[in-house]
Amino acid sequence: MEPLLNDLVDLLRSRRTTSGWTIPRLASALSISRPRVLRTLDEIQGLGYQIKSDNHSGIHLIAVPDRMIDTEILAGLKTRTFGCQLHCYRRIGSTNSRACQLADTSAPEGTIVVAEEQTAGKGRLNRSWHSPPYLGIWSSVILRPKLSLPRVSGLSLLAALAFAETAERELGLTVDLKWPNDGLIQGKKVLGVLTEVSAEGDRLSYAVCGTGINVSHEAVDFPAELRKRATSLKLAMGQSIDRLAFFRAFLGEFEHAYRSFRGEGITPFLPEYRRRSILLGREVVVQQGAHTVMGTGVGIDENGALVIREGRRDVVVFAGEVTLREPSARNSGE
Ligand code: BT5
Repeated sequence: MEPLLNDLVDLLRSRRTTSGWTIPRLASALSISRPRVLRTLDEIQGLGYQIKSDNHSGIHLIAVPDRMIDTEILAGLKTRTFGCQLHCYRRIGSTNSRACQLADTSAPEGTIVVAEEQTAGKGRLNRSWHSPPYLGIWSSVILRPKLSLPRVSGLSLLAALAFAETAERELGLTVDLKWPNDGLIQGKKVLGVLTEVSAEGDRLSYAVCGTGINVSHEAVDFPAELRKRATSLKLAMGQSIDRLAFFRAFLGEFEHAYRSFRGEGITPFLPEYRRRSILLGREVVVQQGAHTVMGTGVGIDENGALVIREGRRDVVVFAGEVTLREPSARNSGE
């Protein structure tokens, strides 16, 4: 948001519940003319801020928009580095692609890209991620952990776990995890994570961890082919969700987890991940290109890889598409 608009919102917020502002007081506090204050008030109302004005108590901010605006994300964000740079877009191809460009030009760890809508949202394996405007949290964070490359794969698991813990604590929802990157509520996908890395030799330059969280969708907001397999926080709760508050809580949880991940990788988080995993102890099939692994999910290792017992041997799976052989209510198609 432009600095002047930002300053005006900050001033209005600072007296939201007490005596209120007048046009002359705002003009003097912002060092601009009174007509310019009026124009700027119009502009912030155009962004969705709701303002009440009366002769006795002056000008009040009565509601802020449920929009991914930097000012609103930062208001009350309790992180140290996540959000140190925040790039907000109304519409973009993919927040992951933009974050990779920024990381290539030395954007610092913690830089976040977020968009209201993605026109080319990416899933894994060249799949697409449906990202309609204003209904989700489509965001990517740049990370530069000093871990060996295989250990960095644990980032997708970490992000999924941070999401699950946030949804449980903030909303009381139970979230299951499907290795490596899906968050499910009652078998339907509510979260997808896509981690992309850039490395020189075996040294990581950066990782971009992108999370797609379905927040405010009604069933009709999903394309027909996803309707049976996807859900949103709103559908799960049966009521509207404050997207900004959830995003801030998720970033706080993710950063907190990431601080210990930087030193120790995914290992300290494995008990919690296993507890939520729908694959462990179950018969699974993993498709890895032309090769198929069939067996029982028995563990997640210190690199975040899935361990499958196939006959008498354990097979370590780093990537691939997993399905359950005996579908249940907790299973998801993809
Ligand atoms: C994923 O891939 O689940 C990773 C999705 C990551 C999306 C985020 S949004 C912000 C950042 N910027 C990006 O460009 N991407 C990341 P995968 O496991 O391959 O699952 C993709 C499959 O999930 C698709 O083929 C669909 O079947 C399904 N799908 C697509 N959009 C969905 C949605 N909104 N909700 C639930 N399922 C969806």
